[in-house]
Amino acid sequence: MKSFFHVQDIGDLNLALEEARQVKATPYAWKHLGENKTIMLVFFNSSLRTRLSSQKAALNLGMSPIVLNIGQDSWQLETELGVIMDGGKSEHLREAIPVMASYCDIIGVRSFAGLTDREYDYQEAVLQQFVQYSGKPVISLESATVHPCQAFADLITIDEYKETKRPKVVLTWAPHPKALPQAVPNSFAEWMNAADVDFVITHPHGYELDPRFAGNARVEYDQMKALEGADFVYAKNWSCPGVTEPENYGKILCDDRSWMVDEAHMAVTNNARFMHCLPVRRNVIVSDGVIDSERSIVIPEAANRVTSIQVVMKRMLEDING
Ligand code: SN0
Repeated sequence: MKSFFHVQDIGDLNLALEEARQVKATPYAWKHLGENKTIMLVFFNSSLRTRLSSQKAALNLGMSPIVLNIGQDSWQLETELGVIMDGGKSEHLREAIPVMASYCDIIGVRSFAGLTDREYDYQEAVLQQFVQYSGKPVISLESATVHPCQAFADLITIDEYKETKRPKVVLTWAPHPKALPQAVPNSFAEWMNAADVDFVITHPHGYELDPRFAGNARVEYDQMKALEGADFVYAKNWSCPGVTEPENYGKILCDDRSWMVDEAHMAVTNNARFMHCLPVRRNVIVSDGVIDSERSIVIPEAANRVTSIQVVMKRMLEDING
């Protein structure tokens, strides 16, 4: 596997899920693969699950992780090409990437959307520079438009907890005080569209996800109607993707707190499981009662972050080792 950004990069989903089950059952069985191999984990933004699960997965595979927090442990890096570097940023990605690449075998990058320039974000300009200038396999640890390690972990979790062959999965927008990226809902939609589930998206008008990710997924603007009979409720906030109104890209269009997932929302579902990628704002995105209920699977969902990225690293190491 050369890079991991999209669902197509993992190939057949049934095979990937089978491999995930094996990796989860015997996490140390491939420890030889990572011998004398190094993964560089580069963070432009905060992280809890991603940095810890990536390091844990690398260690399970016998691979050494090196973590770099840009701007805290390193120089401030310039990411745009062609700028006159007489401001606060001391080093350009153009040099930093090949230098980092010379110290490792695989690179993981977290670089959130800026949410001001839609075109720049949706080109994945930062991630593409890592691909172009590193010559190494690159993993998106949430970049401007995708969070594939999360979506793969979500699929593994749904596969584990489903009680019917083709469960109804509802992605619901929920309120948030800050403008957040679309990476998590984009990847979740992309992966659910490829999986064998009945997938429905619900959000207020103006929050339509980019068609590259939403595809032909059913969109139901009436949240309660969308949630009827759901087996899984996946809550997430995102800012305006700017599909129908580009001038609103990255803005908060709605602060209607009635979209928060509470007991009344869960009551219309098929005794659904509650999911969220975390971090979550309690009593803004989801009520205490729902996230603390026995139907909430946010902790096992987070635990599966080790499994999902370990499958990806394992495949990359198998390629490197030939
Ligand atoms: C990120 C996001 O993309 O929504 C990471 C999710 C895995 N979330 C946040 O930035 C939340 C920040 C906050 O203050 O709640």
